[in-house]
Amino acid sequence: MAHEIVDGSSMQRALTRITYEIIEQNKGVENLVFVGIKTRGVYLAERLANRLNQLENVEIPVGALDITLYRDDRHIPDHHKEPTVKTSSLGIDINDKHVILVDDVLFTGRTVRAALDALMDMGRPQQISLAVLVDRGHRELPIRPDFVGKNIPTAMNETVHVAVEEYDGHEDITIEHH
Ligand code: 3GP
Ligand code: 5GP
Ligand code: MG
Repeated sequence: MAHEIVDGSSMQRALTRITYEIIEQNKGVENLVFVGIKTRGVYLAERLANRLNQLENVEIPVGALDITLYRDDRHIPDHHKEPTVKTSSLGIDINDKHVILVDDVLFTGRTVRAALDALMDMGRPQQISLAVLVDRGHRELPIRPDFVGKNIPTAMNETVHVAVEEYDGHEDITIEHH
């Protein structure tokens, strides 16, 4: 059974705080682009871009990366699948830009690693940062987020569910025990 650990308004406040942190650390926002990792990372990236627009009156481009677990071989156990990039186009130019990668949940770091590989193939960003709504721990690679909405310590047998209004029709973060 899933139970709510973060409600919709706390989620929005966390995103607003991240927006301020981005402005503060970036000393200007002219060079920024967001790249959301599908599915919910894209909606979160659009939220951050909208907040920045309200606060700083700038239009920040938002791109999307589609990363899924490699599923071709049904004999590979789930936990040995590696994330791979499905799309080869972002929809935006990242050359000489400060790219902020956005995802809903950061877990092992393997998805972000795949995203970094894809970004490096698509251009030469000036800098890449990482923003996540939830850091659930259990990293398996030397990857750390620059902007974090909520640190939610989890057990391996738990799943964090992030619901966003645009996609799920409601907004909260719940945790499920298996
Ligand atoms: P998302 O695409 O919005 O991130 O992978 C499909 C969905 O399943 C994800 O939605 C994510 O919310 C959910 N999910 C839950 N646990 C996992 C997991 O361990 N790996 C992946 N890739 N997705 C998970
Ligand atoms: P990682 O590659 O870091 O292990 O996992 C990150 C990606 O897998 C995220 O894009 C996220 O969608 C998904 N993911 C992994 N664990 C969870 C989880 O507990 N909840 C949700 N919502 N997504 C998860
Ligand atoms: Mg995700």
